[in-house]
Parts: sequence; structure tokens; C-alpha cells
Amino acid sequence: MSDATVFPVPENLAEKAWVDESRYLQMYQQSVEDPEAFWAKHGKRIHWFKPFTKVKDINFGPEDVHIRWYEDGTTNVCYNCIDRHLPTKKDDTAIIWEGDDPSEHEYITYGQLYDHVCRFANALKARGVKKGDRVTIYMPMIPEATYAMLACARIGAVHSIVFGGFSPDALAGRIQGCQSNCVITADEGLRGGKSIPLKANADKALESCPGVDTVFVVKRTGGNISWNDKRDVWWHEACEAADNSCPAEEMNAEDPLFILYTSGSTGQPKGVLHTTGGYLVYASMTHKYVFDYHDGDIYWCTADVGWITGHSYIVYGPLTNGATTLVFEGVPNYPSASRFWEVCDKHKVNIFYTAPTAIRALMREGLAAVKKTSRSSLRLLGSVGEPINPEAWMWYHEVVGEGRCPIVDTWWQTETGGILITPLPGATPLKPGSATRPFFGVKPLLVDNDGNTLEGATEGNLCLSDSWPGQMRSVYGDHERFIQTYFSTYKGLYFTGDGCRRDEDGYYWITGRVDDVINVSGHRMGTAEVESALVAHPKVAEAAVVGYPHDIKGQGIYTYVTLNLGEEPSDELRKELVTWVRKEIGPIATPDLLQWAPGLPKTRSGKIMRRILRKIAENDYGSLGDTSTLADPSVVDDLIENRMNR
Ligand code: 6R9
Repeated sequence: MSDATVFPVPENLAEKAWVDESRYLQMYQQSVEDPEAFWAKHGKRIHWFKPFTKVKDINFGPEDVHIRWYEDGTTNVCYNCIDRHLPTKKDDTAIIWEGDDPSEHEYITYGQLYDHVCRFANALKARGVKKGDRVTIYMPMIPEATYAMLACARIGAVHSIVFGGFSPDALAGRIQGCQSNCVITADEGLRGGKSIPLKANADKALESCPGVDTVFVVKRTGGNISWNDKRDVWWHEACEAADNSCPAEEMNAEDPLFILYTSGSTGQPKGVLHTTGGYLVYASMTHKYVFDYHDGDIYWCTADVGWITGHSYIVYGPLTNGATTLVFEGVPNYPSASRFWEVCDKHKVNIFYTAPTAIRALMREGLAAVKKTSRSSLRLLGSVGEPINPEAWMWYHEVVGEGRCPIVDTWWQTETGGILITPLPGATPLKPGSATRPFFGVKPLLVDNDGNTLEGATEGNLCLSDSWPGQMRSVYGDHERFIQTYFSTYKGLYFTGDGCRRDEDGYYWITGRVDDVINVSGHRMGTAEVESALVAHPKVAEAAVVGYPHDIKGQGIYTYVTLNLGEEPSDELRKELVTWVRKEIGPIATPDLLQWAPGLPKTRSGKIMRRILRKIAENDYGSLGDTSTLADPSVVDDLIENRMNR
């Protein structure tokens, strides 16, 4: 191979893995030469009530865009995740729950999972929730979060999970966006020893959501909360009163399964819509092959169910495969920086999947915190959410995995439903920092800014030229926006928003977003969202937000703020604005640096030139490029002079 650092597949691993390199190449070839036959075969990995006869019906535009997989089949996601395993796995562990406090954990068998989910499904029905209704889930990482998802899927309700770190405003926007009439939450969440006022946040959000008539509340901490008798229902009371069996609704393959809001380069977050059959085929298939999952493995993905990674690789993929999946309530550094590795030892985790930002943060804590644990159960490590820098990759490989465990650097998106570019542990020689090669059926294409296809070793905009079963189907309630966002930049192609390099060996190296989306600690954020939060403050006239390189977070949030005439900049006001953004969106959107800008660099037609603001934030003035089109070039000098130090 061309690059200096290549890690070959460990020999003992290739033998035991589902696929070795020659099998990968053969299967990949089949998958792109005859996708109908390939996906017809693999579509059968899930249970269908009524088998499909049609495999795919795809149109990537330009006018009409539609994506349909297995469209005449019927199935149920919850049935596949639970009922199907009961004859053989009733007493096997489905979920290992590890609490924020290391003294708390719980094992939940498939049999118990069935009981919990059926009861809650009946509780939902008792409050009038039915097939097609949207249910918003705003919960901490407790087993009930997974029961809630599965119960919705069981009765055909469409869940929309809102990450527990989002503010009341952000929650309200998402509830209104999909017109949920039911919300599921907890009294409080618990993370890193601190409580999070989920019910209080929900109460606040619901002041502007009159359509919500039911709020289920899990008692997690027993903290003080206010109560609305007409609307609020204790989870445990509703489940006690409910029957423990509930039929799984027969769903069409293309019926919606869930909506998940995600940030884009413009406007408010959009509701990414995923459907039933294809999504489940893809989530379960990628979970099996990418993590080389075998019966008996203990699998842990550290994500939150509030993100797509939690949907596909904590809940739906693993449970469809009858796996044991670990659900972790806490954070990597509580009570100490050894926590992840202690949990691996405690529950004998074999497969561990986390984000580069966590690796970098733990790397900074030094070797001792890792070395005091054994980690001997680990066989495979995974990474997701942002590019992993080679230093972090090497540390993960050498220190955490002691050189023994391959790393699967998995590239994908909320929109893709499952992993698209990734190594397979038994098949792919690894290069630190590269997501390597496409999964079966995935056809990456690099194009230049004019849409010309680039061949060979090159760099360009990452597109996909054909569909895969896990692909999003629409933006909820706004199909036009779906077409506009993903299919209008390059005709006939799905555009990912990512830049990418392909090397001589055909390996893909994701270089990051090429649009106005930033990636802070693996969380996606639209710069426009942060800007609109800032300008909503009465003292702010204008704001521009860009990302800048950050050692731990990958990217930090750099904000330029122009105040209204007559307002004076002060440290106090700076703090106030930072707090304001936290309150408007949530702590993940906290600006790292805020610079006062008497003016912003604009073109004569009034467009903010972000390219320049990015360069200033990156401390890279040498290459500001052409500033001659600026309406007032002198603003740039001021911005450089007053640049915030990191
Ligand atoms: C699954 C998830 C998607 C964006 C994506 C890209 C970045 C994710 C990556 C990666 C490089 C990887 N991204 N995985 N970049 N290497 N292995 O994270 O979904 O939250 O929608 O973010 O994250 O920029 O476009 P989502």
C-alpha cells in the first residue's frame, strides 16, 4: 500500500470474522453490479409479515426525488428487535444498563424487555396514541428511553427524540415541528453527578405547545417537579396498570419509523425522516459486519439515543441482531477519567464504539488512568462523529487497545441512517485517519465544484450516486426542502456536505464539512442557528459564527458580534451573550470565543464573507484571498487587530 503507516488485518481475526478481504471485494462487486439481487437477498435478514416482491425504486432527481425500498413488504421494527428472539434468547441479556453512579447497574433480558415494552405500548394506547402519531422523547440514558422507542415502533407511532441537553426553546421548536401530542420525559436526568431538570424544561417548552395532551414522566431521581394532573402521567403507574402483551402493528416497509432533527447550513434544524423496512435491514446489517458482531459479544456504543448513532447502533441495529447492548447514563470522566475502561472491565465489553472528542479528552488525562484497568475483553474499537486525527487514532490503538484491536473509523450521517464508509475488521488494512472503503452497495463519488466527476487519487465534494436501504426518505413535512438540500447542488446525486480525499489505494479520507455546518465534539451545528440565537438578543445587531480548530472538541465556536448603536461592549455583556446562547439552544452550542465586531466583512451586495472570518478565527491571515469585493475593506484590519486569543 502507498502510505507509510498501514495496519494489516490481524491474521487470527480474518479467520473468525464474517468477511475477509477477498470476500469483501466479491460482495462489494455483487452489491454494485446487481443491487436488486444483492438487497433482495439481504432484505431477508429481518422478519417480514408479508414478504416484499419489489426491492428498490429510486429517483435521485432532478425534478422528482423518491426513495423506496421493499415497498410492498410489511413488518414491525419492535417485533424484529424483541419477539423474534424470544424462542431462543428469552433469558439472554438484551440491555446492560450502567448508571451515572458506578454503584448502579441493571441487566435486562429479552423476556423482560418484551414485558416493559408491551406495557408501555399499552400505556401509550390508553392515552390515545395511535399509528402515525408523533411522540417526542426527551429523556436521559435510562432503560426507559429504549422502551419508549420500541413501544412507539410497536404500535406504529413515529418517535422524535430530542437530546436531553437541548433547551426548552429548542425542544418546543421540535415538538411544534412535527406536531407531537405526546411527550415522554423524566423528572431529572443525571450526568457526571449533576442533575438536569428535564421535566422543568419540558414544562417550559409546553407553554408554547398547546397540542400536547400527555406527558409521561419517569421517576429517575425523585427530585421536586411541578405537576399538571390533566396532562402528566407517571410512567410507573401507567405501566403497572397496563397489560403486558400488546400486538405488534403490521407496518408497511415505507411507513415512517422516526424523525430526528438535525442541523444544516441554512435555516432551522430539519426533521430527517426514516422509514421502517430498509432502515432496519441496513442498521442491522451494518451492525453485524462493521462490528463483526457474533452471538455472545458484549457491545457498547457510548453515544446518546438523542443522536442517530444511538438510534442505529445502541438500539435498532444491535437488538435486531439479538445482541447485548450496553446503555450508559454517564460521561467519560466521572467519577474519574478511568470510567470508560472500568465499565469495559466490569461488563467484559468486547466491542467499544465512541467519538474522537472523547478519545482526545481522555488522552489528555494521561496514561495512568487507562493503564490501571485491564481492557483485556476488548477485541474491536470504533470511532464516529468527526474525522479522527492520526494522533488520537494511534493513542486509541496503542494505549486503549494495546495494539491488539482494529479500529473501525465509520463515516456516516443522520441522513444516511447507517454507516456508509468504513473498514470491516477482518477485511480492511487500516490507515490512521482514513474511513477507508465503502460498505456494500455504497457508491461514493467525488465531484469538483462544477459537478464534474473526479477519477483516481483526488480530492472533492463527497456525493453518492445510488441509494442504500437506510437512506432518509424526506424532510418531515417539507419534501421540497429535502430535494433542495441534498439533490440540487449536483444533479442526480445525493450531496453529503462533506469534503473528501481519495488516495491511490481507493481509500477515502473525510476532510470535514464544506458547508456552513460545524462539528463541535461530534455534535452537528448550523452556524445559522447560533447566529439567529445571538441576533434574538435585544442588544445585538448582527452576528457571524464560524468554526476554528480546537484541540479537544475538533472545532470550537467562534462568534463575531456587532452591537446595536449605543450599546457598549463589556466583559459582562460578553458573558451575558454566551449564557444567552446556552439558554436559547443548549450547552452544546456555547460559544468558545466571542469577538466584538464594529462591522462584518461584506460584499457590496451585503453577503457576509465567511471565508475571511474563518481565516481570522484560524489565525491564518496570510491567505485571506481576494478582499477587493468587500464593501469596506478596513473592517478586516479591525477584526485582525482585535482577534480573540485562544
Ligand atoms: C453519525 C453522525 C454527520 C457529519 C458528517 C461528517 C461528520 C461523522 C465521521 C465524520 C469524518 C467520520 N462525520 N463521522 N467525519 N469521519 N468517521 O455523526 O451523524 O451527527 O449527522 O454528523 O459528521 O462531517 O457529515 P451526524
